[in-house]
Amino acid sequence: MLAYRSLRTAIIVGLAAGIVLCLRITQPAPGNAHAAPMFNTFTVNSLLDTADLSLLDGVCDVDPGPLTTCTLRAAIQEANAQPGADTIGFTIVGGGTITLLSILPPITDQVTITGTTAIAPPFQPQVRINANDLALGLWFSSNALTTSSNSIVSGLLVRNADAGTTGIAIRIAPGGGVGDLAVSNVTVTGCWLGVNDAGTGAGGRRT
Ligand SMILES: [Ca+2]
Ligand SMILES: [Ca+2]
Repeated sequence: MLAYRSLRTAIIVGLAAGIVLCLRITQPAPGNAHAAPMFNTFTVNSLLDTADLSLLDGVCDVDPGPLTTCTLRAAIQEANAQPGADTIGFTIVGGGTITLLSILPPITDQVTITGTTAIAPPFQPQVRINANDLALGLWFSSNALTTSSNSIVSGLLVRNADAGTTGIAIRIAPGGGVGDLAVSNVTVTGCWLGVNDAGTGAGGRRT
């Protein structure tokens, strides 16, 4: 039986109505060609939603000038492009909100995304993703060559995923679609999904 071996903490599918479902799914996983060790750390230092300039350089940077400006979108692009498991972190002083301009690219390679949380209760995430009425926030998927199975995401708030009827704050591909092969063993922990910044109510426009 392909039942889940354990249900622990926090996969959260945040519907627009603010429904928050927390669990960790661990299930029999297909082989992952990109297990540890980690190879790259991409550190997001911008709240913009701009694409990476070049996926050939292994550097998360959207700025053509001397500055290095790394957005979440660019970090995902680079983590996908670089072989092996990578880490995405954040150095956004005081936190802030990333408002998506379009759906983020699907995460197709193993990655650990580590958000930041306040040090005092209620330990709310300091980096927030406003899905901006798009259907998805983060999207773990696979392609013919790589998979985001065994990824981890922690310490993020994702809200306002809303495609008109429903939305998914963090989607873990169940498979069955062309180019959207199933992933497994993705851990979502310490994330607030589908709620407002304070965690006091729904984070979408429909409720
Ligand atoms: Ca680059
Ligand atoms: Ca990678």
